[in-house]
Amino acid sequence: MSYTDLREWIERVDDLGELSRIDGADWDLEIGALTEVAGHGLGTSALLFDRIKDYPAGYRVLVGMIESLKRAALTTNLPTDIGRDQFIAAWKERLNQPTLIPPRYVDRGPILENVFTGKEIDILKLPVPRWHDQDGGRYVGTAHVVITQDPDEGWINMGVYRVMVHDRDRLALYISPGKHARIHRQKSFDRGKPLKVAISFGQDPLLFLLASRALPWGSQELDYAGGIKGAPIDVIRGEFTGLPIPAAAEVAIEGEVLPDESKEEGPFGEWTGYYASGERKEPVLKIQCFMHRDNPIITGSPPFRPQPGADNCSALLRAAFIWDSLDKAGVPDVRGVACHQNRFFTVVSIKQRYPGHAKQAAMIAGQCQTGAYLSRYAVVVDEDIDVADINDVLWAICTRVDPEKSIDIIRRCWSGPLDPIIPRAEKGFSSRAIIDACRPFEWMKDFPPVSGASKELKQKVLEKYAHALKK
Ligand SMILES: Cc1cc2nc3c(=O)[nH]c(=O)nc-3n(C[C@H](O)[C@H](O)[C@H](O)COP(=O)(O)O)c2cc1C
Ligand SMILES: [Mn+2]
Repeated sequence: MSYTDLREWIERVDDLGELSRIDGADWDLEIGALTEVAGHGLGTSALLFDRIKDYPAGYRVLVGMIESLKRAALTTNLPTDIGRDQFIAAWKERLNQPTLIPPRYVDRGPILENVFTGKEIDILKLPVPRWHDQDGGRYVGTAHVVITQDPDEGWINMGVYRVMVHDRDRLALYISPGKHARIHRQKSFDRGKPLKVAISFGQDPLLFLLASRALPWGSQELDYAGGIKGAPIDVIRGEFTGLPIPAAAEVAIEGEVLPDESKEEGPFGEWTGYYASGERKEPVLKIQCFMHRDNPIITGSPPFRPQPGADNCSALLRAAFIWDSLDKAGVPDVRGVACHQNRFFTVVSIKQRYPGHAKQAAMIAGQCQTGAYLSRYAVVVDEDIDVADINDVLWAICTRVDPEKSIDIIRRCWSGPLDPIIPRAEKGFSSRAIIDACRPFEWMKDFPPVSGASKELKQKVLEKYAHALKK
């Protein structure tokens, strides 16, 4: 049985032995710094901060929600003893034939325990962290869910777009060009109208997980979430916006993004490892209604410089989404997909079947909805290379690539202000490198054989001479 809300999720994670409770941390940089070091391998647990400096006990912050495979499995209704490859396979299957269950509208829910409007609104009643030392403000939205509706087509989107606090009832919502809510916003502004939004700042981690994935245009993340849980998500209808708000959310707001009022947003420590988008004017979000449960929990997932490895939950999900796109585009014999350095470096392995197979796989991996935005390298390797092992991939790049023949540059692709290599004035486009690191198809059979003892021989000598080998 899936858990019902964030609080039950926390209990389950505690039962798995993966919850650290931390009392007394400062919202100003300490929570952020501990989140950063914890993500660097000191531990794999989720961190639940309580008794935060300047705030009453019970007003909590939770970070590191889906940073372990066990927790990612728990969150997505899969067995918690699942392995890396099985996790990708299970998600690939789900995406291929998604079960969609629309949300259920209910009249009441824990989110309505405390409701504030007008002068009573004060978002800083919550222990909103300042995550990185050069951040331009306190970011309440880093593992939240932004809900908007397409003004023409009527469908409901959920996305994760960072939210900074300006003051007690005004927020900055930063949405990169091309993201679904950005298009909704443009459609509203083109009519001279504000964009209505509802945001939850603490909720079932599954909703955050899905809202941060590049589902196709028009797909309703809430319906996917219901499908994964096997039961509809309970939502209340927002009084000001009419938008669905998770009934068991910890904290939520309703408001409007204004077409005629803007204010500086950023800088913010971003996933690239830089404060690249700096400070810009962004439209102001005016809060009309602020709600929270008793003793609310803000969920957080502040970005930091990419970590080594292709095993974090976000990388595994990204791999499943890209693999699904390759399948849907009809690319045969894909053997593995791995994402390194977050969006920047995607590796696909194939069993080469025909001339151009590798290039086809690279183009789709690099340009499908999940792979297109702010990616940099798409690498295709033969099936003997372990895509998750960066040393194996580098070996293929170093030995099966003749740079002059094997690397292509694709220009004017989807990028944005977060791209560190694009000068501020030119933000928007960036190029891609496609690296065909497969043995050249034409003379594959004559390619030098790989050297090295067989697995069996290695095993045999290791056992036979174990007594003589110094540790
Ligand atoms: C922690 C986190 C923070 C994010 N912050 C932003 C952001 O500030 N702006 C943005 O446009 N996308 C941000 N994203 C990426 C989007 O959530 C992602 O592209 C998602 O697909 C957007 O939803 P959409 O496809 O419905 O537009 C963030 C993702 C994560 C996981
Ligand atoms: Mn979407």
